[in-house]
Amino acid sequence: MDDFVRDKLTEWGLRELIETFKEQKIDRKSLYCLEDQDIVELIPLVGPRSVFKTELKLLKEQNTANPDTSHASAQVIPSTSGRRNDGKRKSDLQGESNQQQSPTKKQHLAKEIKTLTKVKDIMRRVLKTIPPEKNNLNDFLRRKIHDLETDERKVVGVFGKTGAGKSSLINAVIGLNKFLPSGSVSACTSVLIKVEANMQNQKGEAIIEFITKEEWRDELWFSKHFGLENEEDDHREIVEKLSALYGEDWKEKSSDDLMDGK
Ligand SMILES: Nc1nc2c(ncn2[C@@H]2O[C@H](COP(=O)(O)OP(=O)(O)OP(=O)(O)O)[C@@H](O)[C@H]2O)c(=O)[nH]1
Ligand SMILES: [Mg+2]
Repeated sequence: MDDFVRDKLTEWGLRELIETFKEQKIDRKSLYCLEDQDIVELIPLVGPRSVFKTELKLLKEQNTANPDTSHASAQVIPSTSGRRNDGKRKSDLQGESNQQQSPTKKQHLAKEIKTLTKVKDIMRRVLKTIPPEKNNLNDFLRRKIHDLETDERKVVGVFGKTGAGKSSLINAVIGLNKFLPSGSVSACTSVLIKVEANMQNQKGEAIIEFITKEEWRDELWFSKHFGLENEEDDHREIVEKLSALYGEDWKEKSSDDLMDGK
């Protein structure tokens, strides 16, 4: 065991593994050589094992991308300021994985897991300090910490062309007939929709991100003039989006005409 391994385990919120790694004489070099079977033997519990595997993978990726700074833990976080100068909104960028500028989705996920693990660790310590008396505040704190303990989120993506039945499927799965609008006339939920259980109460809540007319005008103009020259995926996405919103004859109209008609 060397400082590098100790620091990494600490940084990843896996301090409880330091002793085992020390006994097994795992140093920086052997850390990179660990096989899946070794990891199973070293870390029998699924929770810390999955965190470890994700973090080790990221470390290896960082190492490959930037060998000189592989010891650094800082990750490049993409700007959240909304738009890029090519006219795309940030929600449109989720499929991109430019390794040089922004972390992959896996890196985001690993960061989330790491943060949640740390928060849980802190909250467990807070729980121990809550006095045993029953009162509103103590009960509230215990309940919130319990919710956090049991908060296991899995993200399931539903993809398909407009009218394929995505919203109907989600409604059927959650057992609420008219939760998401569905219909056959034109594009219904033609934007990214995220459905989450409301852990606070039984009510449904909608968080909707609107864009201004000017922002849509810019996006439309960009799509018509440059977007269609882009790679295959971008091209297809634009064609599907505009066909869903304006029908097939959008191709013959200018972006100004489309704006005026909608
Ligand atoms: N026959 C049949 N119709 C379905 C089925 N699922 C959905 N539909 C109908 O197909 C139409 C479109 O369904 P939606 O659930 O709105 O489709 P969507 O994929 O969410 O469409 P967008 O929101 O426009 O992307 C509706 O009229 C549904 O009633 C199915 O399994 N069988
Ligand atoms: Mg829909």
